[in-house]
Amino acid sequence: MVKLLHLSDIHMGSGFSHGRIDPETGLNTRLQDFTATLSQCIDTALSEPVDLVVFGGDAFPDATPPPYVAEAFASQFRRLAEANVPTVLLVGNHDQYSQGQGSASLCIYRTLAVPKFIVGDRLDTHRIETRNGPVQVMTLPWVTRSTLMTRPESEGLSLTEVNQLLIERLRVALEGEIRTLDRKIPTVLLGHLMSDKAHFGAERFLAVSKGFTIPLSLLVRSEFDYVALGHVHKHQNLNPSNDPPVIYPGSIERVDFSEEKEDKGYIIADVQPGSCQWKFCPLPVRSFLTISIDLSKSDDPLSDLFEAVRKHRIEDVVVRLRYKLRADQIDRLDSHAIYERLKTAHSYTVQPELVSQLSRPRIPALDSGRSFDPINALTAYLESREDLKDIRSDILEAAESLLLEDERVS
Ligand SMILES: [Mn+2]
Repeated sequence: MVKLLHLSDIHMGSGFSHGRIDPETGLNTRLQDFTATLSQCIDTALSEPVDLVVFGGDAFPDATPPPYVAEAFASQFRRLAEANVPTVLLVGNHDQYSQGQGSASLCIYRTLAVPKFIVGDRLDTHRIETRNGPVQVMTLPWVTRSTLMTRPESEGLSLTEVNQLLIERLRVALEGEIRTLDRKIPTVLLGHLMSDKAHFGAERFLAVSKGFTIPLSLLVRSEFDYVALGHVHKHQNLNPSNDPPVIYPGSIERVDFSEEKEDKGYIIADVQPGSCQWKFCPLPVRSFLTISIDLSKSDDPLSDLFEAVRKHRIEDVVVRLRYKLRADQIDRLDSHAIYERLKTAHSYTVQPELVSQLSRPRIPALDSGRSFDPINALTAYLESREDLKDIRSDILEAAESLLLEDERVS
């Protein structure tokens, strides 16, 4: 049996707007938060101790992090190398460098031959010797259309047809790889991908339309004992029957406000051929809090606003204060008094919204927080616009080719 720690979506160096500069270090406090949280994951890996660490991708917000951010990341993973813990670093969409082929921010670990470190930048199977015996890890990094398809091949095909062809090709490639597996040792699939059964977290907003969704049926295979995923920031198990578990641990820190209510953490799993025991280990990360209030009917907007703030503990919290007001109330809200009231927060943003008498109704189909891919959203919008009826199909066609073009460029 092999014990592993699975973490993902570190995004170190992001969310600086939610922090401030620490006068002692000159660093953004959110970098310090992310580093401290990553440090806790590494502490656990060393104290358990685990036999293997798998990282599900998205180390930084992009493939060219500033040196001090790359160093903060490296100084934590270095502790695994020093302790001789085998570690697999998978390449996510944010790690891929869009100019030039086959380069990613994490490839430096291979170039430097960091002991026991493996970089997963292609579909491949790695047999790894751990202190509790061998394990095999199949790496499936973020796949784009251009990975599996040439430009002429997608000529004249609709977005749906292209996606079907891509999934078919991935199915064949995965099947080929699966047939090379040794069924006598624990087996992990490590993938950075969007599954069709995932509940979206922030990643929906971070990478709209890039890449494609992969059917869960491609991942639920008896040949895998544990499927370790990255990409979606909200922790979830896509296969509740656990045969095998298909797990997004989620991001380790809140990247933005869309993750306000999500628990953050990592996974510890005991893996052996045919079975797996896993648990989600929560991390004590900094709280985010949205305070929303409609002041447009208030006689005393400032005290009503303070009353709304008073209901919450805001010390050391990243606060977002949203309020609605009428244009004639603006003078009655003293913004300095509001800033003064919020100053014990770790950081805050104030988002006033003027209530207009002439606000246009939203399209009902697009309301209620449902998620749509860009084409479906555009279709719903166009259906609400009688005046665009004649050019509806032209607009949709243009949008599809823009989305495809976007993919080719990346
Ligand atoms: Mn991602």
